[in-house]
Amino acid sequence: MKKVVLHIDMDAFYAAVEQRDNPSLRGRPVIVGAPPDRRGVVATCSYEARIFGVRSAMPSCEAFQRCPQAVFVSPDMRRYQYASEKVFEIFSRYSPTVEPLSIDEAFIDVSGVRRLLGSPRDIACSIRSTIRDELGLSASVGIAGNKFLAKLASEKAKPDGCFEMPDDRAEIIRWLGRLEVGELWGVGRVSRKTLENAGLHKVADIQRCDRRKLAGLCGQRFADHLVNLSFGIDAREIETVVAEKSISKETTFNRDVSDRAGLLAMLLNLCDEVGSRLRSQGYTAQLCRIKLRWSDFKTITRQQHFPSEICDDFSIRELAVELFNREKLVAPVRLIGVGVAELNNRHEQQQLLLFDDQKEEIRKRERISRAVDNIRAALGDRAIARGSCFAGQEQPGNALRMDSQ
Ligand code: TTP
Ligand code: MG
Repeated sequence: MKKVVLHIDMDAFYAAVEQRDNPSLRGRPVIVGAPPDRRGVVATCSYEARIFGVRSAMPSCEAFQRCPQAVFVSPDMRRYQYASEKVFEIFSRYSPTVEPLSIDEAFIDVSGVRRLLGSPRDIACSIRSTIRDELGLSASVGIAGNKFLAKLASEKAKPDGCFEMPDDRAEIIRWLGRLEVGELWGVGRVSRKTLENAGLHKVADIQRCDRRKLAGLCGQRFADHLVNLSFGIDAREIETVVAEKSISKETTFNRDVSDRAGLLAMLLNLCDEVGSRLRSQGYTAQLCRIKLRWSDFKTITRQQHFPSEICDDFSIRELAVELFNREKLVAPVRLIGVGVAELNNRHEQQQLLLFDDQKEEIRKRERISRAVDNIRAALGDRAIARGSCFAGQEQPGNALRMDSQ
């Protein structure tokens, strides 16, 4: 059976939610992020603002200079998270094999459902129109035989389109050859510079280059990875997480990070987001997991059970940090993630707690976590900032940390 992968990515996601919920913003340049008079960056912007060169992770003051007529809106993660859950619910109607990549994008393996649902293009059209009809949002879809090509295809489809990679291998290789090396999956700013300094600017240069020279430049493993991608070869499977009930959140850094303190700060943010989703969905969790992907793409996960079932941020933070501290940073980190699993409905938790003091402590932690949820619900997500210092993930607002309460 021929493998068919869809990569779906929502268009200007946060800005599109804002325009949907506030009709006066439709058709206008909308910038979601820090206000222009404050330090901070653009999370995203509507396509109307992109015409002026505004981009994600750009300082808001620069975005204002480029597009002074834009409407600046502070991020409201709760609404984006809610929209995201609805989007993923739609994906799950089409295939059991969905791999979430971020709040607004996923790979979907539709190889096994084609007979039921039609051609890949029919399936893609149906997903796009369902998202539009039910959620009032637009998505772009790439269709290909593997993840790497599907992701490139969806970029080509943007905004609000669908692009299917050609079937012919020679045509794919020609098509890939015209791309910049920086467009290959896994080539960040540093490796791009290394490749370009060696005269490798286009993917065609990688296709033609001496393999030994390439391995000397960036290591055998990465060289093999690049050569495979340059010919459109990518054997990664879709990593589905739907089979097991779990909640997780991960971040890929714009640049690989070696600084433990920075990683820890991001880990804590992710813990709070996971905790907040756990509570809003009415679950408790028994298992905590962390995930680290090194710069060479090797990925590790570590997990451990909580002492008892929990649904508060403190317990997730404690165990995630403990798991993290046990790991030596063997290489710079590309991606960090936190998850909880073995979920139960919250009301079943209470009977399982054995000791009164344990019960009391768990309840206290839960009360505080819920109080934080309420503050965020009442005053917006930025009332208690997650305090990240990474480009594109910076949240405006005053930092009021959980652990200082
Ligand atoms: P993207 O899918 O990268 O961007 P987008 O959906 O806004 O626009 P498009 O896909 O059409 O190019 O990211 C999804 C959301 O993640 C985005 O709406 C806001 C958030 N985000 C950040 O907060 N910081 C960033 O640096 C990026 C890239 C995204
Ligand atoms: Mg998007």
